[in-house]
Amino acid sequence: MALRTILRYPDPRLLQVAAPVERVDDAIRELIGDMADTMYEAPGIGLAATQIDVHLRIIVIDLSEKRDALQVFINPEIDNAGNELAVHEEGCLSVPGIFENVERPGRITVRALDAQGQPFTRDAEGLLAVCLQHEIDHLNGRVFVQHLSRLKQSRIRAKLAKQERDAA
Ligand code: GNR
Ligand code: NI
Repeated sequence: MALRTILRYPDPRLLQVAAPVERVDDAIRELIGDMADTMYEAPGIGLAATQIDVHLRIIVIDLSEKRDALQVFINPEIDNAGNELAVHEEGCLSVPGIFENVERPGRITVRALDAQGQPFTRDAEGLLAVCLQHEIDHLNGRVFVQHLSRLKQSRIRAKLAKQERDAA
């Protein structure tokens, strides 16, 4: 297990579309372990492989208070999205310090493979629905700020650039 470096917006590698996992083997499980370590250390409630510059369709999520309920989604697909939209404030480990409201379907059904390669489906609402859509966006090369107005996006890029300058 190892910590990996999280890419920061607007790194162009965050725009890559991830490829499906063809076989869930020990190398994939080791990668999942690294993703979980990196998510817990950050700390965050989810992480997509894209964020650590691995362009495979893998997500880890843990919404539990005790940080002991890891959920793994390999090759996730949104099977069904409800018509009702919900607004939730989002943040992203790749966009540190920025929190903005995003509107998305409030209920979804996701189909995926688990860490054993077994298919399963999960109905999600609330924070799990938000997080799954946020992570699946990453796998498709999309960062949550891309849901915001162009003006907000340019303000966010300016703020992040200033953060980097002040940190240097
Ligand atoms: O840690 C995270 N918190 C969060 C809060 C609201 C909506 C989405 C998220 S996901 C984020 C971790 C992350 O960047 N995942 O890609
Ligand atoms: Ni994110």
